Amino acid sequence: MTKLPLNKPNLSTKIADVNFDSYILNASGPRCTTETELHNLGQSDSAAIMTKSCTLVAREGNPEPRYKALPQGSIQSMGLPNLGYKAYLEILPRLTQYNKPIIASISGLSINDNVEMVRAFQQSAADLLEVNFSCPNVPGKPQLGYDFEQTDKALAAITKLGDKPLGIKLPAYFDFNHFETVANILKKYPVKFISSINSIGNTLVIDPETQSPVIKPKAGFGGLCGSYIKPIGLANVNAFRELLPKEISIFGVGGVYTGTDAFEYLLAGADAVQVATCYQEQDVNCFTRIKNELAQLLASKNYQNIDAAKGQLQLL
Ligand code: RRO
Repeated sequence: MTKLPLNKPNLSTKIADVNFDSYILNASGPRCTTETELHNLGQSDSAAIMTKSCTLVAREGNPEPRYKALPQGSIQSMGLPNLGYKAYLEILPRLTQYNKPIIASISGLSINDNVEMVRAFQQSAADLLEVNFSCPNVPGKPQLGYDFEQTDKALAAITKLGDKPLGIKLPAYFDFNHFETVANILKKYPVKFISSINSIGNTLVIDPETQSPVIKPKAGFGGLCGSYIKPIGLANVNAFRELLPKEISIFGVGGVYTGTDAFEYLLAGADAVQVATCYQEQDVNCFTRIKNELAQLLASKNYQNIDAAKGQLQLL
């Protein structure tokens, strides 16, 4: 076994027993819709290639303007623009050359849609399946993760379709009763990971100059992202880490821009972090930068690897 120099911590991690070379990957959403974008991720330092959430048929998404950068994040209502799941089934084998995990994100508009797509991706080149229970931006379609009965029903249907590790992208919860209810539902099924959190749905940013919302769809209501939501993401990751068995891995998502942000998710108990708005606003080099920053921070605190620091939140 090669010994790493003391000052170079090992950032490798595991999600659902799948090896990831580092702790930092892209989140579903920004710059992961087209084949070109997915190859860019393959060539980057992102620890995996995560696809944009797909639906049965291709979608243009919501009318523009539908994304607005804000001082500490963004608000968006993209409306699930994607190529349709069959296109991703064709693209994925061409991404295996990068030798890193491929995660297919699936966001059916009904339980039946999710069943059809999960069944198909179980036979695909994807290594993990992330089923999105929390898209806030399709008019008339509530976030599945806020309906506990439907969440239970959907999990029963999609967790019996094959052996690839399947996880769920959750919305943010704000009440301990909800954390417990959701954890108890997840524990009934062979869910291998969660991704927590999605954007905070149905927020409103108003430009006082124009007296208008800053985005067009849904009368300006959209998902809030970036640094604004990091404390909510940290709380959700930490609450679920306490409530779920260790065998269920956790991706922390929400407001990761720096190695310090990634470290905070690590202290909260995350097994890896996904980067969304920072990647949208910057470029693939953000994965290299965040990785280096996290390595440097861990070294300065004498942590030699991810496991050494995981969950090391020190309560007051
Ligand atoms: O496409 C979107 O509007 C979108 C999705 Br699918 C999601 O899961 N979360 C989000 O903030 N936007």
